[in-house]
Amino acid sequence: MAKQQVTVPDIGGAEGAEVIELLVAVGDEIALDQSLIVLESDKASMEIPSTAAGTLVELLVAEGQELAEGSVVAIIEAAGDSPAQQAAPSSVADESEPEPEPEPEPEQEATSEPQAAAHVEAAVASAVSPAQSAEQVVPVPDIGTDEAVELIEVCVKVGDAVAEGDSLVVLESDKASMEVPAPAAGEVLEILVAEGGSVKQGDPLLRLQSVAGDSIAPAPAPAPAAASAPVPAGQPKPIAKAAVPAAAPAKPAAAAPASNKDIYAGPAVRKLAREFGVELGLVTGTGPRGRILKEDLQSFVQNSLKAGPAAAAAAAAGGALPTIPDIDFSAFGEVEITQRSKLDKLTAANMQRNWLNVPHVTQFDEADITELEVFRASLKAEAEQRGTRLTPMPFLLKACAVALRDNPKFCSGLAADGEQLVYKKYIHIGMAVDTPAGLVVPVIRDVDKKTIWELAEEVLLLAGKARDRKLTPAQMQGGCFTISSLGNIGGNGFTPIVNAPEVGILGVSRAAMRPVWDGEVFAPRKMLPLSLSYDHRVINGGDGGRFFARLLTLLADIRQLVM
Ligand code: CAO
Repeated sequence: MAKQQVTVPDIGGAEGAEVIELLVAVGDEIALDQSLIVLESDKASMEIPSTAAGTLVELLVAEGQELAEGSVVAIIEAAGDSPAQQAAPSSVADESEPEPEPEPEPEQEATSEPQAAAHVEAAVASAVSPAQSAEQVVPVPDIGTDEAVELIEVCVKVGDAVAEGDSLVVLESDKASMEVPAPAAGEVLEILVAEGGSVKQGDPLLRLQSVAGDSIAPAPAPAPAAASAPVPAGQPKPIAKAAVPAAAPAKPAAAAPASNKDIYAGPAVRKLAREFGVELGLVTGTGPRGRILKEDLQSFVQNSLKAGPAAAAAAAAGGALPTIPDIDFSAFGEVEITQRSKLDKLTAANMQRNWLNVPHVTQFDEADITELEVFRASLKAEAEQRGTRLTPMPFLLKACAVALRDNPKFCSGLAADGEQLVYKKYIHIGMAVDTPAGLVVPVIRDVDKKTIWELAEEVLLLAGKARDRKLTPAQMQGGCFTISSLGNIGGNGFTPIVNAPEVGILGVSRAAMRPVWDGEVFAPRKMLPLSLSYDHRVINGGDGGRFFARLLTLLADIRQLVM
């Protein structure tokens, strides 16, 4: 039976989307289109469907690993003919053979020098019968590549007592770094490598005398290893990206400054931080479980430099912003600590960035949507016939599109140097969607050119995709303006935060019947509370007032939408 690769499809150009969940396991029967893994990029979580039906024979990715379009996810032994792409000859040619030979053990295969072979043999022997010999040679485990990688740090010295899982050495390629953990508790007898040298999988690292009774595993693997994932020709093979075990934050590298000891970061990041003189405690980690990535450090340094020497000095001194004290809440009662999703943390970082950078003004008003609601109610049956739902959202989108067309400054963006305004000649509007994974903002394109029915369908489709984590990054890019509707939840008003580099956002609260003075009597009218926040560097009060007034007119008399 043919084996077929499942690769990461077009994910809208997202680089380095991280595997946050494995939904299947080796041996599972997989249906066509069944979701295999969940990827999370800066913009979205998305499930990667299988392009073949059959038995999952290899799962080539691990949680925490970063993938790009084309990365191989799994090998499926197809049950029959399927539209899946055939395995690429360069990487899994052997897999397609009718009767593949079993592959040799990677440790043994990778050991080329006689001395190394002897050491590994000793290690394997120890593993087989720990009672006979408690001494072993610890080899470089499966690091997901046959290439040599640099050994950047030896974390122990001869005579050191190590606990199982303690970091022995740190390996680093141009893609990632990883710590090799001790397979057992014991004493370091001899170190067989030197810092700065190159090593390959299977090479001996050191001799370890394990403590009595402690069992020895033959080849400790770095925790979330990418293992031996085949990679499409021309792409570098990833090695384990995470430098720490998945279950628990790793010990800091031996040379980490004491003040950084509780920070969750890998050794390469710590080394870089030491080189830059950055206090890691000031850097927000966006990796799994809040781990600080190299990219986090780079953006921290970039932002500090952009903010100028005074701010950089203040940041270095921990004084860029007054910090909120870290309180031990358990001192006051029972607590439960949960880990925030990457999406939640990115949203938090974006909110803070936008709140701090954009001088916000928020205006409040109410739209009289009495007639709109009568019209909407009259279309309920037709909506059902069409298999859709007609909420106020499509009307809001359409009204905003017309107001944006008539007030083009709201459809502009401020150049980073503040010198120019970029007027967008298209009207794409983002719609904030509340999902269990966090807040996402899919963008509806060319709202001005679509009918209310088309918009209704697109709202349903994108909100559904958002909640099912099926949005692609491309579906969340290119917005000119955003609508955030809490209408189905409640509230009289709120102050939405501008989704920079956009310059305006409309907050929608819950519509309600209210007595409105019509000049003679109080009349019952359905009023929709709206709040308009804008970037006061671009939009002044007059611009804001005109946009808002136009919007209210359009919503009060939707015939104007077609004018
Ligand atoms: N006032 C009163 N009722 C409203 C309303 C409003 N402003 N807006 C919607 N409703 C009603 C709808 O009409 C619908 O009822 P009917 O089926 O009887 O017509 C019901 O509430 C549910 O609507 P909905 O929420 O499913 O659909 P929607 O098109 O109004 O909104 C979406 C879609 C995706 C915007 C919304 O579901 C959502 O996720 N909102 C949250 C956005 C958010 O979190 N913003 C905050 C961002 S900052 O933290």
